[in-house]
Amino acid sequence: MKDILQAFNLKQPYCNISTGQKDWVGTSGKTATIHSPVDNAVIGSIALADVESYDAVVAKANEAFPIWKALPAPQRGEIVRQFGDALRKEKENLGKLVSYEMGKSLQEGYGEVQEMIDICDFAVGLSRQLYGLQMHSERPNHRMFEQWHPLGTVGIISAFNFPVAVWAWNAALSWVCGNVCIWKPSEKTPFSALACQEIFKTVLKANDLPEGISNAIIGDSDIGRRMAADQNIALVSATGSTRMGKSVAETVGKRLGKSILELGGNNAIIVTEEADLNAAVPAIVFGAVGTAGQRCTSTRRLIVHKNQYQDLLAKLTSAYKQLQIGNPLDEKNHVGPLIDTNAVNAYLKTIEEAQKQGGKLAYGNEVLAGDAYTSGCYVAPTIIEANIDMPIVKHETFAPILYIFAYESFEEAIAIQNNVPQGLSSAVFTLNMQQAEKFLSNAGSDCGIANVNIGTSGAEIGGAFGGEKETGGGRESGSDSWKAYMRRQTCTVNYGKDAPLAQGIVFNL
Ligand code: UN1
Repeated sequence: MKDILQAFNLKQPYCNISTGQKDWVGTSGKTATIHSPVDNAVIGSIALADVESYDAVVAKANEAFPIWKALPAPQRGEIVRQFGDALRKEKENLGKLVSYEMGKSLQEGYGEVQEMIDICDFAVGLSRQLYGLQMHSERPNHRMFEQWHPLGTVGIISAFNFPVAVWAWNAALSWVCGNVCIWKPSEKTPFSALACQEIFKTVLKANDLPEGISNAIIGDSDIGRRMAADQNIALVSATGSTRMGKSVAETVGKRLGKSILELGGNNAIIVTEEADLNAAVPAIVFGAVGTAGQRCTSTRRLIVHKNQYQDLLAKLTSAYKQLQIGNPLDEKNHVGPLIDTNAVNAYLKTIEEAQKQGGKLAYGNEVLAGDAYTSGCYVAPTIIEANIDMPIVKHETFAPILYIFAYESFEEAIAIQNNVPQGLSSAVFTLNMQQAEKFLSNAGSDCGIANVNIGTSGAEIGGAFGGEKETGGGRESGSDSWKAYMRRQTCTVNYGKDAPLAQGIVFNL
């Protein structure tokens, strides 16, 4: 890993403001030591930002904004294209670093970098498509239209589970829209974030553009709170827990700033009597155990028709037995560690509580021990037979725990699916077209993402990503999500000789 850190120019301890380097990264002089959940080895120490250095970074970003926004959008797109190309070259190193620092499987680490590359491609095209509409004016010789302008400095708060991709969804769109960015990555995965910054800095330097277009602040939640309260930050895009999102929404709302919130999920898959179980089983297993159950889109609940229940449970249990758990950099392993021992404790507590509430353990409930698991963060993916009266099934625990329920009518299945506070992702497995369409209708799933014969996780970047209810209502990534990163201006031009008023009002002098 040392080679990779060196390849990204990440010296130890990374970034020291007293030596005057890297003024796009805030630091207080305090450092934190980052351990990998893979083997508990020290990856490095990292300088933490304090509030003064936060202010210095904001000033740097604000300075860069007029230069960046003055470039035509397609030229900004060209810079993002170069970033995408640089990521293609760095995919292997960056994917490995993400996998080692966060603990997700190497394939998923590469997958994350691929998502970054894809969103860059998307943003390059978008840079020529920031369209406004034109309307017919009610007045003669008048033209009315709308156009979109950059917002200013965008704050991006991202979570440990996607150390790089979620930032890229926000940053690539922000940049082509003409904004500059300040990124507060999770303090659990700072090196992946700083590697991304280094890659983008190289592109900026080659194009003689100011570094302040892209900034990073590594620090605790005080920095996030400061960002939310700061009038300088036109938009705060925050990914993380519902608790964090509520606090960001309240603080940003008080100053009438803009926010995009991508918060907790409690995603379900409905498996009907007419589902093809051969297609359903791999999707369920990947959804539930992929990223060790630490995606906001992870499958947490399985709602199964009573006639399929025993068969599916047996198939799942046998699939779980075949899962290889271990070092995520070893490609034979499907499941890596949880992020830290706090997450392991949350896993154990949740299973214990679920059993107290009447859940029946069908598989798992084990912290793995032995030479391959020295970090103490590896757990067995777990299946619990549950019922809808158990309060715990309404909570999101970031761990590979799957609750399974039996249902009788399809309406009941939809009601169970919707009966949680979160509303991110959902799926139905069925070959019955009426059920599939019902699930997608307004009497169906209440989530931001609704899939048919596809699992809940692994959304493509081309669609708008986000969810309803306690998931926060924000949309990121594809479709027209870009509109949240710009301000809309409605313009009316009078090219006649008279000055008629709207609504037919006559105002003669
Ligand atoms: C997240 O977990 O915050 O749909 C994002 C997915 C990924 C993104 C997840 N493309 O699973």
